[in-house]
Amino acid sequence: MALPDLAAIESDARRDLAAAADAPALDDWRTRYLGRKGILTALLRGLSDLPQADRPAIGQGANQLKRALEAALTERQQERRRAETEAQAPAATSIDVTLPARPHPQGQLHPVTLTRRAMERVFREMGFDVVEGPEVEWDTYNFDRLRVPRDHPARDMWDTIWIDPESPEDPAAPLAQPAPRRLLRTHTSPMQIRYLEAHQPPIRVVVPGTCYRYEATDAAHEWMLTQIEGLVIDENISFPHLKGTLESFVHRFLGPGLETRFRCDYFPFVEPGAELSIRWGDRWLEMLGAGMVHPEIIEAAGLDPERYTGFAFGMGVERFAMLRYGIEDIRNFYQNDLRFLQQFRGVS
Ligand code: FA5
Repeated sequence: MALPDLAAIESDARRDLAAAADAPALDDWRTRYLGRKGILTALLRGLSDLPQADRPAIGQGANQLKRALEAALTERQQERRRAETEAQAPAATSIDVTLPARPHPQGQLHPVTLTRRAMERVFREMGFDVVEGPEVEWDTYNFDRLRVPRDHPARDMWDTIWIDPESPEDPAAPLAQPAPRRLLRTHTSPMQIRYLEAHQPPIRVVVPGTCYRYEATDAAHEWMLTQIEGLVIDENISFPHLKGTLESFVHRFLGPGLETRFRCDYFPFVEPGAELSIRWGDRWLEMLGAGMVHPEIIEAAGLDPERYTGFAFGMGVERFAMLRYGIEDIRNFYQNDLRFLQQFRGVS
């Protein structure tokens, strides 16, 4: 059997491609050369009929030719589209810039951004600095240095979206420190540690930011959420300061008439820990976790825990937005439904 002449096939194909002037002609060309029953597919299928010694070279050549023709087709299609677009575009001279323009709809801030900014304003008035931190975080900051060691059950409190895979345990050194892993921060609390690394008391700071949890959603839970972390460290700070600050914030932000409830809660990085809920109709909505900064964290920051004490809190911004605007289901915020979002036009 005669060997196929790849050069001849290529020159025919390129000639026909150059002649194909519109989309149907290009489609025919593709079917003829590259289609399931096309010339190149038939050639590749027929390789087994060729002498053994010729198969590798012809097979390789045919595959290369197939790729080259596919690329040539893509290029020709793009060329044609460009030409079409240019033909349709009005000439630049036909735009009259002196004609009166109709107002163009503008973008607007998202209700969660509006809420976050308004909360920051209240904190600034109360004497807090505002800083931000990384959303991609090391597990050492998100967990270990917040007293949540690897294999501690408290890690289950925050279902995590990991970036780095877990490294397999080295059988030769089972007690070796595993390598740090990156994750999407599950809360803004790692910024307590980062801030303490770089600042001395008196500290009074809030940290707004997005957090991520590998978590089922419901009317009060999203897998992407915004928190505002707070950290206050100074001499003579005690639990009443925590309670007074949070109550004052809630009443300044949402109005004086609200009913709040403090209850004990557990977070490994505070002692004692608390949560604050607000009455909403016939239910309570949990707004934040808080507590007195654990003395070990103060000590690890190089400060004397006998002299310095402090409190921390982590607020759910979407929960505050729900109360502020009367939104019953948190999932409304991130569905990108313009009919919902446009209601916040002009709202602050
Ligand atoms: C924390 O994330 C702690 N870091 C808070 C903290 C900071 C405690 C400092 C002590 C000291 P928790 O997982 O409970 O805790 O989240 C805090 C707040 O974030 C909740 O009260 C709630 O308002 C909000 N929140 C938590 N999970 C979600 C979620 N899936 N969707 C929406 N909001 C959430």
